[in-house]
Amino acid sequence: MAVTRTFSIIKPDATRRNLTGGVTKMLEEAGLRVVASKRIHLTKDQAEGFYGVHRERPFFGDLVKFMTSGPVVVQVLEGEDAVKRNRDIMGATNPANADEGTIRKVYAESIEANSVHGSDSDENAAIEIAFFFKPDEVVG
Ligand code: IDP
Ligand code: MG
Repeated sequence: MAVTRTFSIIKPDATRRNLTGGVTKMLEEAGLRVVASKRIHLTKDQAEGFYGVHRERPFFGDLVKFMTSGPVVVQVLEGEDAVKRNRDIMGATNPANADEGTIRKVYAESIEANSVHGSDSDENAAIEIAFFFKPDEVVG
């Protein structure tokens, strides 16, 4: 299995509850290495651009409001099959459907305030990493 990278966001519901360390510990224990990390407050433009694929969905406006409601921690994660490994430890979008031991099962508040984002493909991971990090900010 190849070592690859994925993009993660620790969302405002998690930073608000001081769970940056708790979430990161679960990512690391799942075999992912944090090779870039910064705490930022997303602008409305950034959130709309980042979630552009969901623009037509009914929850888009609320999602942008939520993602700009407080600080987030954007991260690049590295590991074997990183995209799938991260999606597995994240758990289902709706915490009510998330498996035991996943980040969303342990920490998420709701289908919207679900504590973490993770890229869904290698292609999107590359796009999302480039959205927030310059190449020299990622240190493997
Ligand atoms: P994912 O984060 O598991 O990949 P997506 O379908 O890509 O899920 O949705 C992006 C984000 O939009 C979710 O993580 C969640 O914060 C929010 N979201 C998704 N579906 C709903 C919904 O039905 N109601 C409210 N928010 C939603
Ligand atoms: Mg998604």
